[in-house]
Amino acid sequence: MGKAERKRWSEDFSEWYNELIEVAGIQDKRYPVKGMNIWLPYGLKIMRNIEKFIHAEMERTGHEEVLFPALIPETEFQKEAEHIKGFEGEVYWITHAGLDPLDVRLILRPTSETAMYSMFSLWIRSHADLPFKVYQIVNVYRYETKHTRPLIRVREISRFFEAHTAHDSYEDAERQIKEDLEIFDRLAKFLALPYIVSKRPEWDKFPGAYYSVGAEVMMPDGRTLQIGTMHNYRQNFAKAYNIQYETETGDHEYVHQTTFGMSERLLAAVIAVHGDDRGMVLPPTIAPIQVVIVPIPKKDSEADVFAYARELAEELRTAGIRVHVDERDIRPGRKYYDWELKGVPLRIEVGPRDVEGKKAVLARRDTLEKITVERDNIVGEVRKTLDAIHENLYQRAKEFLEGHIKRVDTIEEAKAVFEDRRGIVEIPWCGEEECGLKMEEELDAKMLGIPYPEEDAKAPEGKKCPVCGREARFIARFARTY
Ligand code: 5CA
Ligand code: ZN
Repeated sequence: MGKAERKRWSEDFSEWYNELIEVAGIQDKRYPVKGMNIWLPYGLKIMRNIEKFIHAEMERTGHEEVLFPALIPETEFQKEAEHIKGFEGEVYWITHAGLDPLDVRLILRPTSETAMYSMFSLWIRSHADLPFKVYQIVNVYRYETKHTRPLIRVREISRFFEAHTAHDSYEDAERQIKEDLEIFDRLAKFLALPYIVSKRPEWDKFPGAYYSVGAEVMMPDGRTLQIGTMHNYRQNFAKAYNIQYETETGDHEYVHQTTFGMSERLLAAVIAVHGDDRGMVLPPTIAPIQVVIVPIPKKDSEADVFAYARELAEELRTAGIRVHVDERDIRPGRKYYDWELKGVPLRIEVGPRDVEGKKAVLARRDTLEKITVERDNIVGEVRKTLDAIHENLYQRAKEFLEGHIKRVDTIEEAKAVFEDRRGIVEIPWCGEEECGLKMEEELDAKMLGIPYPEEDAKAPEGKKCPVCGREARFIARFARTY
């Protein structure tokens, strides 16, 4: 596909995105509370397909689903000092019930540590209860002060996935983080999303965490979007919420905890990364309609063409492919436009000549190529093409990501990257907070962290921190972020 095709997508990304969310039927942004949007049926169907995969992964890895209340008493919220500090500015308060002021005020959960952990302290009794692994997909509320954007930064995160685990040792919690990364990798492949993982700097870790790891994708405008995080809490929350277990020798020990969080930002990433000037391009794995069949009848051939289209659809449906026949009484060009906007990965066009010659025309959404195939091989051809589309989406996005990561040695070079095509800058760093913050300021960018796993984070021998000139210990990544 030519560059011109994706011009608006890349050069006017923000506008493109906001408009597409509405015209493609993902969300309606006109709800009268800022940062809280309405899921429309088509958008919700796509999100549900993402969630199905997440549920299956949780099942596969032995996490059990729970559902906690959305309200948390102030007294519970206030138990872990770092956590309160991090969230107090973002919390919605409930101060009254009916006409009565509440004795103990309530908060709307911004995430569920403080809702869950007093219950964990009742549930977890002995080493036999560990590892303890639960998750939920719920709505959470954050009074975000940065610019809100549908799916990306909202004040009601309506599909917040959070996994919470407890372990008998630091090592076992570390194993959990590895498992989370593996789950994330499978999910990212399922969404055809290439990504990078970084260990957050001390000053940007999750409030209450011992360390945090974040996964980022590259948006069309060269800014990054964090779409998943994993945190090792060590025993910080266990001590605040008194979550202890009895060891095999009868001692009492605090558990080690981790969390893993994601949200509808996953869908934002899919829309942004794979889209083009014509609209969305959905990976076949999550497309509510994988194949749309558009009959193109000529005078006198209507009945035959429609019957042929339905027949093809039936055969594909039986083979487990999600297919729709567009029988609306409008011009085919208009139908193409609609389904391209909605990102349907494959279109099949059938006209009288296809009926006669027992053929069909497949039009790929990703490359806009058309090929004519034999009707008898339709299931095989469609499957093969859907797989090829998925693979192409992944490869194309991977090239884009890799083409937007640049290693530099000096602040000047880094600045040039952000002035030019942006992306991610990798630069030597001594590891001192002062130097890290200085670079954030100079570059007007955020430090994503150092590459994770940390074996990949060491600076090559002889590299110097561009701020203080001392020996660099790490490679640090900087980007403009969403
Ligand atoms: N308790 C931890 C792990 S569950 C937690 O809340 N981590 S978090 O704050 O990093 O959020 C997890 C993920 O939710 C983020 O990686 C991001 O993808 C998504 N997220 C966070 N804030 C928002 C928001 N305002 N709108 C949409 N998605 C968000
Ligand atoms: Zn330094």
